[in-house]
Amino acid sequence: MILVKLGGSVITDKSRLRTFRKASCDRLSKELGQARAALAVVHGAGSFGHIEAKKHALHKGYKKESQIQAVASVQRDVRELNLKVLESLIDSGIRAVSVPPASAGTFSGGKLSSFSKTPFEVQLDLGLIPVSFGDVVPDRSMGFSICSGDLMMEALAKAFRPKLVVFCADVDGVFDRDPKRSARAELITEFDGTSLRNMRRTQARHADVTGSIYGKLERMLVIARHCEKCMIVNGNVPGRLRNAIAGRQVIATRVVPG
Ligand code: IP8
Repeated sequence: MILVKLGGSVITDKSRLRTFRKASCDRLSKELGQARAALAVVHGAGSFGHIEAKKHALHKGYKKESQIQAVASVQRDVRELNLKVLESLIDSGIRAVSVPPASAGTFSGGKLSSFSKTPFEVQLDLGLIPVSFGDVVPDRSMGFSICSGDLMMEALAKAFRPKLVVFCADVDGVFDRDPKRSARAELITEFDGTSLRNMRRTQARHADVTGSIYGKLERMLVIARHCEKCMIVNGNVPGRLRNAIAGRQVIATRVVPG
C-alpha cells in the first residue's frame, strides 16, 4: 500500500482564508491516478482549518463558550475542503471515499486514545481509496481538540505498514536552514534522528495549531519505522509525486529511522 499526505500548503493558499488551490490539487490527483498499488490519502487543512482554529485556540481544547461556534464552523470548513479534494480525486478516476478521523479514532488530551483500522480496511478491500484529513475532533479530556493529518498518517502507517509513505510539501524536502531565507540552504537528502537533534530548536517557534516542523519531523521518524520508505517531496513540482510513487529517483528528503 502507498500512503500519501497532500499538505495543506500545497492544496490551499495557507495565507488566504478558505482558498483552494484547485489546479494544484487536480494535478496531484492525476499523478495519484497513475499509481499501480492500493492507495490511502490524507490531506491537511491549510487555510480551511488553521487560520480560524488558531484565532479561537481550538488546539487548547475547551476554554470558553465562544469557541463552540468556531468548532462547528471549522469542522464544516475542513469538510468543505475534503469534498473538494474528493471531487478532484474522483474526476481523475480515483474511487475516493471520505473517512473523517473521528469515525476511526477516539481522542483524549489531543492524542489518539483508540484507533480502529476497520473503516479503512473494509473500504480498501472493496477497491476504494480512503481519504482522511486534519480535523476538529471530540476529545474526552479537553472537550475538543485538533487531530492533524500527520497524526492520521502515523495511525495508518502503524496499522497498515505501507510500502511507501509520501508527504507532499511546498518545498523540496528538509533543508539545513530555511530555504526561503537563505540562498545557501542545502537539502538534507537523508534525515534521521541525528539530523533532528542537530536541528535548531528555534524552528519550534514557527508553529501552527498542529505544532512545529520539529514535532512533525519527530512524527515522520516514527512513521519511517512502520514502512519500507518514507519521503518528503515537493508537491508543487509537476511529476514529483508521480515519479516518487512509481519508485523513480526524485529530489526529496528520505526520512530514515534511527
Ligand atoms: O493541516 C490541521 O491538520 P493539518 C487540522 O494536517 C485543523 O495539520 C482543523 C486545523
